[in-house]
Amino acid sequence: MKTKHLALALLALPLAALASPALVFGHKSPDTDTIAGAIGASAYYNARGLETVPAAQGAPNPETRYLLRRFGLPDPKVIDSVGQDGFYIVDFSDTALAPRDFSPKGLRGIIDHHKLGDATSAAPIECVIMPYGSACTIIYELFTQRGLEIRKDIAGMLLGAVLSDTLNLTSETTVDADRAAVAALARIAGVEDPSALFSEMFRAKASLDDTPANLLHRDYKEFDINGHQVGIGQLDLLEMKDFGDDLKAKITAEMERAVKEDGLEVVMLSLNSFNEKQNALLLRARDPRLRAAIAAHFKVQDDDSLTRLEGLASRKKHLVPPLYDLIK
Ligand SMILES: [Mn+2]
Repeated sequence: MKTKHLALALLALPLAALASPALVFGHKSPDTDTIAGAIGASAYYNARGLETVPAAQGAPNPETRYLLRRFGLPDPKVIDSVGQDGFYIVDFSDTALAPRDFSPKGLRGIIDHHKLGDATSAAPIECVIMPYGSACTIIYELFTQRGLEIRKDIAGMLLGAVLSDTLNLTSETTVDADRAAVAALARIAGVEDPSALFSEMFRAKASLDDTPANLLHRDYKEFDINGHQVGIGQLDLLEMKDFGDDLKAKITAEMERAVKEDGLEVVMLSLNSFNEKQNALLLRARDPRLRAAIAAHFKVQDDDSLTRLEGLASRKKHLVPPLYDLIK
């Protein structure tokens, strides 16, 4: 008898009560702006009485994980579908960056700071796209425009995202709105020194607590240059001094091994230090004359002391092109 009553009661529930909250999520390969954006936008929609839940198309990266732990927020749930009950997108508007089952029918809103993509909707939606340095700056403004309070933990997460996407307000994309958002969010989150928070985020992202092989391959590409295989890794550092002699010895040993055993003619590791805006290179080559020629061009010392080159070096722009002349 009891089961029968329960079944009747369930049938009587209005359909809306059975619907799950709408998902709010950012782009594929989520970065900090995309995950903080999903969390912040979901909080903003919920503060207006909507029912949403933040989600992400992948696990948070080390920088994002650092911020989630620091401000005591749970990881958003990982999804590979837009779900059944409508969805909001943040930090993108290109369907190539959405789950495969993206459909205009489910799209309810967009908050973004990129060029307008190809996403479209079946019904009118909320859409806010601004040319700011971070999607989270827009979310800060949306809260403010409606006079809605931003929770302390949410403010911390949004702050971290604006710092991340604007490289501590130094990127070319940074605008006054980003600077204003950082000042206001830091006050709400109780963060006295946003630059110190940025350094901690950077250290989490650029953690050197890994094996020499993983560090060499963290951001690594192989090129065929005039028939010779060349491997070039890039490693971001907060400061050059983070890369100590002990680590240098271990990584050069790994590079030596790669030249001897992996069929590579040349292996390079490019170190970019963010605070000093400097680059240094480590170099190994099978042929000593080739090593000498490349070393002379990039001013790499024979003893592996880290030669400081002016400014940050891009693999594509500064490192690869001269190799076509040097490697014959
Ligand atoms: Mn972004």
